Amino acid sequence: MGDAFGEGYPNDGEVPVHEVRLDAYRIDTTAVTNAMFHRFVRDTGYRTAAEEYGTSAVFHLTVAADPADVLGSASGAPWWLNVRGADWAHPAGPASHWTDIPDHPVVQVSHSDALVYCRWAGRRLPTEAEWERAARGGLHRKRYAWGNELHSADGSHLCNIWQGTFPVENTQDDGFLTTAPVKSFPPNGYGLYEVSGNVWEWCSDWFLPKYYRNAPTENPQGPSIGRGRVMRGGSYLCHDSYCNRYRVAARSSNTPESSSGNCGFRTVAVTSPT
Ligand SMILES: [Ca+2]
Repeated sequence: MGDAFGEGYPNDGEVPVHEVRLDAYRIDTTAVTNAMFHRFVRDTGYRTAAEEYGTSAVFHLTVAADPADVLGSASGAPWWLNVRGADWAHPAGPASHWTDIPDHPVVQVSHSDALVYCRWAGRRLPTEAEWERAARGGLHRKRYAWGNELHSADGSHLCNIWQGTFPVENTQDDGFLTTAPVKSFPPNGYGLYEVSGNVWEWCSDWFLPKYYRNAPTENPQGPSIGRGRVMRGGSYLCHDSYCNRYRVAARSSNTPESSSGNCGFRTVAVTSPT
């Protein structure tokens, strides 16, 4: 685990590089999609944190809402607008609907929402170590899930991130301004799709930047306490100039009740493979 290139933001705690040993596990090949999350909501009547709050965070270029429903922006991140009626079923605001994008990863789900989904599905979130092991796809000390270069030899895009000038102009060279359907880009060596870019993915661990300094080597579960939960993989908003966290070692976090238009999750089987 960890950043062997010295490219991470110091406050993220991507170093030291260290070896961990994990019991075998089975992880989803894609992030949980809108169609999958809909089955959970249909069966349980569950209401997400964003639905309870009545608002959630939408990237400014993607808002699908009446101007009266745009309530303000986040301090320090004016490209995040607080939109009334934005939730998993209306990921860009009330004028958007999941049925138009059933095969996109679900977003506008908090860490707590993800845990409830997992219980319903008989699954769990990956630990941060499990996520990184899976994302590396069998490669060692590489920058990305597929190697060290951002693009393929022919120049094609291998993940959904930002091209252009963040946060005002996205040239969409990779084909997507916001979320892409799952399986839009080639899988990694383990057959996992979009571990880099598209949407952030919640992990089970609490986030602590200094955790790697003394982390256990056997099945690390993360610190016992924290303020934020780990998110991995980066999103369609990542850009080298602003957030180079689409590298496999990159770490970030958010508070457990937060939801936004660029964070979802994938799940792991509760029982280990035999
Ligand atoms: Ca993109």
